[in-house]
Amino acid sequence: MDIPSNVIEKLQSAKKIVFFSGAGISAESGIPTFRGKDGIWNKLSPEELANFNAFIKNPKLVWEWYNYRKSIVHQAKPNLGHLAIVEFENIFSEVIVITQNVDNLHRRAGSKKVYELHGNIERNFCIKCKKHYDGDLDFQEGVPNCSCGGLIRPDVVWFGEMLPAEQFRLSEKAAQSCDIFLIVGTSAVVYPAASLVYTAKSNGAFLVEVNIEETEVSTIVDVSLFGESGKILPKIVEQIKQIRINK
Ligand code: BV8
Ligand code: ZN
Repeated sequence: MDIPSNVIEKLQSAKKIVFFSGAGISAESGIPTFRGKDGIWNKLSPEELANFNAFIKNPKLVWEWYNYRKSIVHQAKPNLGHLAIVEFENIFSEVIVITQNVDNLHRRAGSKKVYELHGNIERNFCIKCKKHYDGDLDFQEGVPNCSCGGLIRPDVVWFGEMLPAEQFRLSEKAAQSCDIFLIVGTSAVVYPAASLVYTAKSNGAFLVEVNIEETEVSTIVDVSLFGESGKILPKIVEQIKQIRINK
């Protein structure tokens, strides 16, 4: 598919590009999404797993779930969508990635400016003394305990928890000042992350959605590009480069 000319024109004059990504951008790396047809929420609801009370009630179950997801993340590799976003950094003066994903794939792909709104599955901390235990925890089963005796949890944002203030502040600033805001692989149903789409809209940014289907924000974006991000994002890079060569 060809990228619509209005998207290419906007990109040509753009200085600051922001990508707002969700689980869909990692789907082609083999990491299941949350709400899609094979979404992990279909089997177990988020309330049962991704919240603090569920963790306190049954830390073993929650850790089993995160260890399962970590095993998938460890085998996963950044895909052509992540890599195309890194390529944007060689073409545009400022590229920022705001991600809801906890899989670290944008950073592993080489993106330099990544704001993680929902934490990072590779990081952990003690709920009592807040000591960090990042990287692999050496526990086979059951639950890991801190040297102070406290329970260790994954450093991800659960439902009902605040987002990391600095990451969110920087993300809002980026959404308020960008020329183009690309919404990639997210159902845009989780708040306050999804509010950044409206922040970008009110700043007058050009909104481009990349998704395999319609989402909550399809009615307010300027252009929806339907297809896999691993195909569409490299296509955008290819067309921009083509124009620059012909210039
Ligand atoms: C907060 C944890 C308050 C990490 C996640 C009732 C009770 C409690 C809270 C609420 C409530 N009602 C509303 C809320 C607020 C709640 C919320 O928004 N709920 C929603 C569900 C209604 N938000 C919160 O609780 C947040 N905190 O509000 O705190 C507060 C305020 C002040 C003071 C104290 C507290 C915290 C939200 C963070 C929750 N954590 N995950 C983890 O384990 O991963 S949410 C989870 O959803 C992930 O983080 C994920 O990133 C996020 C968003 O999902 P998506 O990334 O969009 O993934 P999804 O599967 O939905 O969609 C994938 C998309 O990709 C689809 O559109 C699909 O079509 C597309 N796709 C698939 N393949 C491809 C593709 N696109 C392109 N190419 C492909 N190949
Ligand atoms: Zn501790």
